Amino acid sequence: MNLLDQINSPADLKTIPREALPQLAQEIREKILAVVADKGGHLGASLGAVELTVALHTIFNPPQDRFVWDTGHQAYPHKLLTGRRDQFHTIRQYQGISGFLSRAESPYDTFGAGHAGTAISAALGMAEARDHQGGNYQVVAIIGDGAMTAGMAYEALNHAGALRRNMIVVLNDNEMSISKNVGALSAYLARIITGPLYTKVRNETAELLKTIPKIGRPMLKAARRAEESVKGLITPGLLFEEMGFRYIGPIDGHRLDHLLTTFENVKELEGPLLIHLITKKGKGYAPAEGDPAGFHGTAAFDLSTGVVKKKSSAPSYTGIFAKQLISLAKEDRRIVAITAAMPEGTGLSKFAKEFPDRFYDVGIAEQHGVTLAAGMAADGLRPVVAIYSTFLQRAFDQIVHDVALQNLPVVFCLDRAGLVGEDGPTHNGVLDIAYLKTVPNMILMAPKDENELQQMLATALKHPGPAAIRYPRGEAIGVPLEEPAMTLPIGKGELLRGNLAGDEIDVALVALGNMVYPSLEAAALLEREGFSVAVVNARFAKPIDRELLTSIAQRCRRIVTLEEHVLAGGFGESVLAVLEEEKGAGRIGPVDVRRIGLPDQFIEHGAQRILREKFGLDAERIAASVLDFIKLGIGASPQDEDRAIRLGK
Ligand SMILES: Cc1ncc(C[n+]2csc(CCOP(=O)(O)OP(=O)(O)O)c2C)c(N)n1
Repeated sequence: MNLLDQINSPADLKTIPREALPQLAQEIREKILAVVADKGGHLGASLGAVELTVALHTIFNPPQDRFVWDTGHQAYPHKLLTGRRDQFHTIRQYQGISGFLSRAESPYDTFGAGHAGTAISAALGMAEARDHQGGNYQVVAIIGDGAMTAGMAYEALNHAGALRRNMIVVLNDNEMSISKNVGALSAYLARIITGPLYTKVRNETAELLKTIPKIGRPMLKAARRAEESVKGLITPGLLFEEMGFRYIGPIDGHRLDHLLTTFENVKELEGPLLIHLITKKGKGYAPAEGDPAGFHGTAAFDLSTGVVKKKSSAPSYTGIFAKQLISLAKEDRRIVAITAAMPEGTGLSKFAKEFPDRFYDVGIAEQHGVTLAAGMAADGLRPVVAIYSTFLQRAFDQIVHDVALQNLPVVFCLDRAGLVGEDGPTHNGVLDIAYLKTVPNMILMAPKDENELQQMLATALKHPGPAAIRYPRGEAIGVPLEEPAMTLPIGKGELLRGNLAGDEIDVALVALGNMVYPSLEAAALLEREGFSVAVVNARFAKPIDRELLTSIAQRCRRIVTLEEHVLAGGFGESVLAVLEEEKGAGRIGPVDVRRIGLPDQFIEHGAQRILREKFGLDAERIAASVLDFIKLGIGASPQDEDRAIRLGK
C-alpha cells in the first residue's frame, strides 16, 4: 500500500504508525526522483531533507505552527506532504507549482523565498508577531549550512538571542552549499561533527532530552544547567550558545526515530533553540550523493544512470565569460575573481582551477563580496565580481558606497540577467539596469552575442572605474570568437542595419543585449512587408550613445527600444530621456517612441521561450508590435502611453 497517496495534508501523517514513516520517506524520495529525472529541478537538497521534513510535519501542526524554509529549494518533500502531491509533476513548469516557496501557492508556505539567508529573520518576525498578538504556536526556521554563510543569518541570530522569543532554528548541515561550503563557520561545524565526542554527545543529548518533559520545572532547570555545563566543557555548539541559543545536536538527520524524539521534546523548551542536524546531500540516490554540486539543480536525467539527457552543444554565455576571463588573467596578474557561493553557476570554477590563489568564494555573502572587491581595487588589484543579476540586488549599497562613490575599478559580471525561466520571480534578473544606471560612475553594458561579451569583459577591465556587464542565462548565439577580443569604445552603439545617409527610415529598433538578434529577425519580417527598418545594437545601457540616437532621430520619426528588463527604470527610459533632451535642444524634431520590455509585475516561472513569447520579446511579436506602432502613426494620443509615447510636435 502506498502511504504517500494517503497523505493530503500533514494531519494525515499523524495517523500513520511511526514504524511506517521510513517507508513514507522512501516513497517521497522515489516521487521526487521520478519527477526531477523527467523535468529537471533542485534534487540534492530535497533528497537530503526528506526525513527532517517528515519528522517536522509529524510532530508539529502546520500551518498553525510556522515552518520557514530558507531558500526553499529543499522544500519538495514539504510540497508533497502539504496537498501538492497531485500537482507535483508540474513543478517549475509554466503554470505549474513553483520550485520554491510561495505564500500565494499554499498556506503551508508561510514565507516566500528563493534567495538564501532569510529564514531566521522571517521566523523571528513571526515569533514577535505571535507574541504581540497572544498567539500560541511554534515558529521553526529550517536553514542549511550554506545559507548560514549569509550575513543576514548572523544578524538574525544576534537579534534572536537578545529577544529570547520561543523559536526553533533547524540547521540542516550537509557540509555543502551548492559547491563545498566555505569559511570559518563551515570549518567549525565540521569540527563539531568530526570531534571525538560527537557520538557520545549525540547520544547523551538524545537521552537527556528524552527525560526533559517528564520532570518538574525545578528539576528541568537543574537538568538544563547540567546539560549546559557539560556542554560547556565538551562543547559542540558553544558559538550558538554564546549568541543566546540553546544548542541541541549534532543529530543524524536521516534517523527518523532520533528526529521524532528530538522534535517532540524541544516543543516544550523555552527560548531560542538551534537543532543541528547532519544530513547528506542527495541522500538515497548514488549519483547525487557522488556529485552533490552537479545534482544541486539539474536538467532532466536518466534515472538509472544519472546521466543528464540533453547536454547542449552550443556554448553558454557563462562558459565564454569564464574562458575569456582566464585568458585575460593570463596577461594581467592583477585580475582576481570573486563569487558568492556560485563557482559552477558563474563559470568561475574553471578560473579557480587555473588560478587557485586568485579566486575567492566568499559564501552566500554578496555584500561582503562587493566590498572585498572594493578593497582589492583600492589597493591595486582588478577584481571581477561574478554575481547573478538577481543576487546582486543584495549588494546595492556596497556598489554605491564602497565601489562607485570612490570610483574603484571593480568589474561586475551579471549572469542570468533577464528572464531565467523555471526558477521564476525570485531569480529573474530584470531589475539590474534600474539599480545600476542610477549609480554615478557606473557604466553598464549588455552583449548581443558571446563575442561581444568577450569584448565587453576586455573593455571593462581596461576601464578606470566601475563597470557592469549583464548577460542572459543559457546558450549563446554560436558566433565565431575573435582572438584576442578587441575593446569597445565606451558609450558607443553600432548600427547593424539601415542606412542613415539615405531616405527616411520607417522605424528604428534600438535593442539592448539579447534583444538584438530577435530585433534583426523582426526587421527582416517587417522589410518583407515593405517597411524600411534600422537596427541598432545599443551595447551600453549607460552611458547612452547620444550621438547615434540623434542621427537616427534625424532620419526616422519612430523609435522602438527593446530590452529584457522591466520598462520602469530601464534602458528605454534612458533613451526617452536623451531624445527628450535633444528635442528640447532643437537638434531633433518630433519622434514617437515605443518601449518594448517587461511590465511592472513579478514574472512567473516557466520556460524562457514561453515567457518571451508571452511578453512579446520574440521576433514575431516584436514585428507585430512594431507594425502596430507604425499603423498607430505620429498622431497617436499622448494619453496612450502604453502603446506609444509621443515626444513633442
Ligand atoms: C542570496 C543568494 N545567493 C545565492 C543563492 C544560490 N544558492 C541557492 S541554494 C545555495 C546553497 C545553499 O546551501 P545550503 O543552505 O547548505 O542548502 P543545501 O542545498 O546544501 O541543502 C545557493 C548558493 C541564493 N539562492 N541566494
